[in-house]
Amino acid sequence: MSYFGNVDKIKYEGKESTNPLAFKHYNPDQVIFGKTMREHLRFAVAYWHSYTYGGSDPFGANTLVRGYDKFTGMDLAKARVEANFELLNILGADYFCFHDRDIAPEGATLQETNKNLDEIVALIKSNMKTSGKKLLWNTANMFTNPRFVHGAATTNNAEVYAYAAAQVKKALEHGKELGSENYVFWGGREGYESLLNTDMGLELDNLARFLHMANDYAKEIGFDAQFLIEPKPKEPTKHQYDFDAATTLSFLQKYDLAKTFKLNLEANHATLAGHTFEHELRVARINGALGSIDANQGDCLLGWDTDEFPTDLYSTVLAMYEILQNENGIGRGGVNFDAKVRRTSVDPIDVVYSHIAGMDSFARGLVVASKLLEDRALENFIDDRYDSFKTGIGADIVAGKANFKTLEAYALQNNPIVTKSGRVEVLRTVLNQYILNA
Ligand code: XUL
Ligand code: CO
Repeated sequence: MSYFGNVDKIKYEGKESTNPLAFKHYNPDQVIFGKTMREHLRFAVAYWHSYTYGGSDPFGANTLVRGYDKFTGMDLAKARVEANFELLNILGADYFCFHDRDIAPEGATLQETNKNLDEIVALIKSNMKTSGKKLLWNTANMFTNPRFVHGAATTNNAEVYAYAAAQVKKALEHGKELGSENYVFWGGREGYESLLNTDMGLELDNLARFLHMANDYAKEIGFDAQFLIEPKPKEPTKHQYDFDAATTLSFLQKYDLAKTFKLNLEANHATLAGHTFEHELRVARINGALGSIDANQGDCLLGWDTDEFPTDLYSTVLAMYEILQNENGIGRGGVNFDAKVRRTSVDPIDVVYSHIAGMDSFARGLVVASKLLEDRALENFIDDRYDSFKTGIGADIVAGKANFKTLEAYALQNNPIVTKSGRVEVLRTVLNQYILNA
């Protein structure tokens, strides 16, 4: 059975191609800085957007009719597994990601739910074996079911906390079973609506306890995935605790979790927090915490998480510019398309087109960023801009040899202060030239 219209594996045809079912920029075997594009980018398909999402919005029902929609329950879950491996093969993407509740339906009890999951995980495992496809990360959905209305690890209800722990325990076991390279915690409903009813201190202490227990259990069962936290400032709760990279890092540091966690950063979450994607990547990178990315984009005219496929080349170039400068690039992480087709893109083939658009945009971002770095197009300017810290009083500051008295003595005799231009417009023109010509 084909769910995407018997499409052949997408090939690289180069930038002159007009074939919508071809890559114009993603050439998996092209080597850049000693690694192939495939190794740099480690593309992943997100189960929830590609197979589970049906196109509904707050005003309308599902619009995306798929071949597997004729099934229900476990039959539907099995058909989606088939669709997943078909799409990965078409795209030549090596990885996929899922929430536990994306892959199997909940039963009447936790026992039944876990049984459903075990069966689908076994099916996924056998498909991974025959196809060579891999799991980039798995996670637990602790936000859809009404039991999580007050949160999961930050709930006011210890019964829910215990249920959430049981759910993550199972997800860690499945991560191990499938050889997942990472495990993600996105704080679905870990936040609050109103301080009038919230004990913020207890909720955050409990969240840290939860993450320590997860670490301990992963160690106990020998699951050596990289743990990742995915920050998001709002939606579904008004104020999410893992607001952005900086907030999340300070939480991890306070609770002695910084050594075992890195960050999974998402472009649209960055913009919701009032940051650019590259800002979030930079904050993580300079703290040794850039683990993986959720590739998508928002709409600057809308204030919510639209999860569009990434096509903005400025953003993909600057994202890849950070990733290329990260120690070991994206490392064990990858470029996961946490992105969905618009509800007006109703055909199954749109899922293929949209991934091609995202993969090409990131491949182009990779090429342009590598040229920028190779030519030191920005670095030479940045080096020069901080020149004052290389000699004299600046060198003393950097070496920790200055104090307020020596700095005052310097300031008193240094008159006038000379200011250099930041040249932002010139640098933006340079960036444009690279995007157009690299
Ligand atoms: C929600 C979001 C999630 C996480 C995984 O905005 O990004 O899908 O990526 O739970
Ligand atoms: Co995400």
